Amino acid sequence: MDATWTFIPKLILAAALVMSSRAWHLNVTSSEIDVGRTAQVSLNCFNPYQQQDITDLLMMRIEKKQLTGWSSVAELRHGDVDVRLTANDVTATGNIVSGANSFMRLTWPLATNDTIGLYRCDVTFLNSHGSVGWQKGLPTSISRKSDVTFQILSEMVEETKRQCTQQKQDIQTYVAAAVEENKRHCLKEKQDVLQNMTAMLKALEILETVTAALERNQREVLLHSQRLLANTSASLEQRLSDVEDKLWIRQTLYLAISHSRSSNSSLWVSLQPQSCASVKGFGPRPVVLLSSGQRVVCDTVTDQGGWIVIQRRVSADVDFFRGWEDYKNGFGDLHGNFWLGLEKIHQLTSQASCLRFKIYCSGLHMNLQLVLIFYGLFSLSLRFHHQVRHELRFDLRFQGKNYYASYDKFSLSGETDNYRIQISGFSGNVDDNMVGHNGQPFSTNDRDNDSWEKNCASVYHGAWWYNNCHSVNLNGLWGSTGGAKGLRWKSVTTGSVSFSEMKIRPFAK
Ligand SMILES: [Ca+2]
Repeated sequence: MDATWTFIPKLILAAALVMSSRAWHLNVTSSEIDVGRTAQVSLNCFNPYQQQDITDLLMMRIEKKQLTGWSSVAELRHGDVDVRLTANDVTATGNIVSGANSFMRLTWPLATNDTIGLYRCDVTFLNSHGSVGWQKGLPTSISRKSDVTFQILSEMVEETKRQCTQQKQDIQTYVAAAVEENKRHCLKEKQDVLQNMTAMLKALEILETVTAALERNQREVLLHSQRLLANTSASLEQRLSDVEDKLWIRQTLYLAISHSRSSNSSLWVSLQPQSCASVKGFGPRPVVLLSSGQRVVCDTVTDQGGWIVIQRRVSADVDFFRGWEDYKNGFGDLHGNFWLGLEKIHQLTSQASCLRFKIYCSGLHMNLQLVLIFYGLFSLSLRFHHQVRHELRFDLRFQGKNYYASYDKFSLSGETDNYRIQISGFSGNVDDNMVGHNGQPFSTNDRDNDSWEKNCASVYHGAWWYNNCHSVNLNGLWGSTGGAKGLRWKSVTTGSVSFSEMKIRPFAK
């Protein structure tokens, strides 16, 4: 067996024996230091027990506990003169002598932060058996002196902790109380809202009741108003009817009395609707709206009035040289120069008039009371159709003198017959110059219905019932003095009349 293999177990055994011993001490002069203030801080490694079984010291070492383990800061080996240092700001002395008298001292002239730490003494030696031993002392610490400030700070930290804890408790208590208070408040609010809602609902119910009552009242008022209006309307209509009846009675009485004076006929007729015959007291030429809807000018003066004027020329303000449509429908100004219109004249003279008959016993001269009694008891409204005979009259003025021509029978056919004229029963202070026009259709500058090879209307600047042209040309050129283009009545004029009116009325003779 190799000598090395026999030596190692012996060395381990010896080391085990000496490791447990505490022969070597490491004393410190100041175990608590002020950094930068405490001076002469020393660590002294020595063997107070003077252990005999050490023949030679091989190495002494002072170690410091680091995070990675123990680390040498000073080391003295057998034969060294000076201590080997790794620590800073320290001085060291030591002496390895025979046996256990060896020592090593490490001194900080002034304590530094590096001074603070945990140290131990570590010794390697040979014993009397020639074995290598290893001993280490108990660790010795150098620590910072207790700092008053630190204590104060610690106390302050503790106090702060206590205060924080107290405040935390206070806050928790406050928050819990606030939550409770908030809950109570919310509950109260909720109750108040519910109460308000209940009150509002009650108010709404009352409002609905009031509204319904108002609506009911409004309906009743409206109904009452409607009834009142209906009653008033009926009353007014009745009164209007009464007035109409009274007016009708007055007219009837007037005509009856007139008629009874001139004739003993037992039957007479009064016209409805009203024509110009019933228009009196509105001036000589009132413009009226007949019940037929036609607006006409009445002549209430000439030959006892009752005329509907169908043509008037008083100035050059209106051009009469026009075509068929204008003469058919009418043109001009009812208050000045105008042509009423062939269609309207046709309608007026040929419409199926609605007549109301009032039958009275006659042959006797009845007084007013008797007529009223008969009216009340026997008034009969009979309606039937009747072709009303009309008369036609011309009124002219030439060189300051008035002329007229009247035909007690006049009719005008419809458009399909080109408004052919039929007249008879002449009277007047002029010659019957319309005789040559009797039975002729109407012609205009755009509708030639005459008997001439040319167009009389175009040549003579007019529109008339032309035959082989004319003896009368009252729609001719205003003011014309030659060429028969003027407003002519052959037996009177040498140029144009300065006034012309044509008028019709129901024949009542
Ligand atoms: Ca012709």
